[in-house]
Amino acid sequence: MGRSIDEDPLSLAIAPPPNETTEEREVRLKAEAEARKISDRIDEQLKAERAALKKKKPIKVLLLGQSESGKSTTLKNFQIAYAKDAWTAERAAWRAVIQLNLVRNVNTILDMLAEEMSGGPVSRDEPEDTEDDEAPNAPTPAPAEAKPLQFTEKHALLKLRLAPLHRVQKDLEHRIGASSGEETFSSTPITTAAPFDFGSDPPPELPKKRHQEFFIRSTQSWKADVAADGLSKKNKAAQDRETTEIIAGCADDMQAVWKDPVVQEMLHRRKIRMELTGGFFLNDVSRIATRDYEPSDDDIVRARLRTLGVQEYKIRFEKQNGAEWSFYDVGGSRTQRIAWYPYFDDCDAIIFLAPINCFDERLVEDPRVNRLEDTYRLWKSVCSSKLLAKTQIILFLNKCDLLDKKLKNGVKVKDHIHTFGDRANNVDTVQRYFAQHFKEMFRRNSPEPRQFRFHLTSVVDTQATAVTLSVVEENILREHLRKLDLI
Ligand SMILES: Nc1nc2c(ncn2[C@@H]2O[C@H](COP(=O)(O)OP(=O)(O)OP(=O)(O)O)[C@@H](O)[C@H]2O)c(=O)[nH]1
Ligand SMILES: [Mg+2]
Repeated sequence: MGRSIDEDPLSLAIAPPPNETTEEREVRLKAEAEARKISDRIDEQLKAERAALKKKKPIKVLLLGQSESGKSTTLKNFQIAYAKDAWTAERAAWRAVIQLNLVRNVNTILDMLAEEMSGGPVSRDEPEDTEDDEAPNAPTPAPAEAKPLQFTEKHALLKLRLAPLHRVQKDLEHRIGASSGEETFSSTPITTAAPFDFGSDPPPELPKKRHQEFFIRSTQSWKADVAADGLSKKNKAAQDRETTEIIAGCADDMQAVWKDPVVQEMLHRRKIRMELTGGFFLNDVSRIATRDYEPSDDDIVRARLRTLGVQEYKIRFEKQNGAEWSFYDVGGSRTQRIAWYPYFDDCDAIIFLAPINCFDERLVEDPRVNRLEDTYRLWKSVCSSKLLAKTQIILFLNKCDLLDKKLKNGVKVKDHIHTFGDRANNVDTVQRYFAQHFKEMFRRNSPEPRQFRFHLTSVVDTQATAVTLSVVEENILREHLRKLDLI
């Protein structure tokens, strides 16, 4: 049975005295009003502190996509646009990477020259089912009926004079570390190299984040290694001078070998378009192969350095009162994808990079697989992941500049994608076709409805990308705050 209000001890305790005078009543009411004001102020303060605390929770953005899709390059664009000071400080460290890219371009040509001059391409460890739509970057033997290439003394001399670049490549690779090497096809099956399906949450063997971090190489570490300090700084500086000296000494011969008509014919017969690949610097020899070369932003976004593991970057956004965002840049090749999963948890947004120029190319790590097919599979698996069901996904249909070049060079989309049919083979139509296809997959596979956001990008164009990133930043922030209010 309930008690009457008159008997409630709390009501009795705070009730006004029965013989209260008019003056006493006025004083009491004033005191009570004052106490209420103070209490309201405290409540408001607490509310504001809670909101501020929520807003301080750093925004987490994950960059996903297959290898060479442009994830690290997108991150460089974020740094250029939002963390200019830190970016400027690390610019010098990229010099070694760009030198390595250039030297590797030359050594690739020298290796092919050696093969051809010693009587044709040596047999390679290639998979058997390479149909005739080969990857543009995969070396192809010259057709047997073609007239032999006319090599002369000049080519033998160039080969000899550029020979020191093989050692320079090794030194630079050693200095920069493991990620400077490209993954190549292995004929022995690797279990984790199989397509990884994020749609089936959780994966068969959920890797522990703790263990993943054990082998993650922080990007800062190679930058620090390249910059080094103390005693080793002197050694590194001497090494750096020597490397730069050799490269500068080879500048004229590098230009000569690249511009040589027989070499160009050799590349043409092998269907190799080096100028369309990442980290191509042979058109910039006169600027880069010098003793005082300093990389520009444009050089750095074009440089190629493979990502290993998962690397975290923090960027402070001045416009947002110094709020810090964490970006996770992952290695995109098949063997690296198992490491992505632990980072799905608690992530605000995913920027998914889909290179749409690669419909006729194959994966470097497994040339049996078409690169577009691989991207489709990854996209479907990310869209259908239940862990990511409430995560904002932003799609970058990237490498539009290379798509345009490829189409202008006469490559027909319908020869590689039958459903493309008789649509016009121009960049606008092809971009629209891909956007529609990715959108349909997104709608069909998302566990719950969410907004489809995409951008057509060429992330080596830093100015255009800055405009895209400001839209992306706004959307991520808005979504983040909306979610906080719901919590
Ligand atoms: N022309 C052109 N090149 C691009 C574009 N996006 C990236 N690249 C180049 O492609 C190469 C690979 O880009 P990355 O950003 O390193 O690729 P990634 O996705 O980080 O690759 P992994 O680290 O192996 O997973 C780099 O040399 C870039 O400069 C683009 O839109 N256009
Ligand atoms: Mg990368």
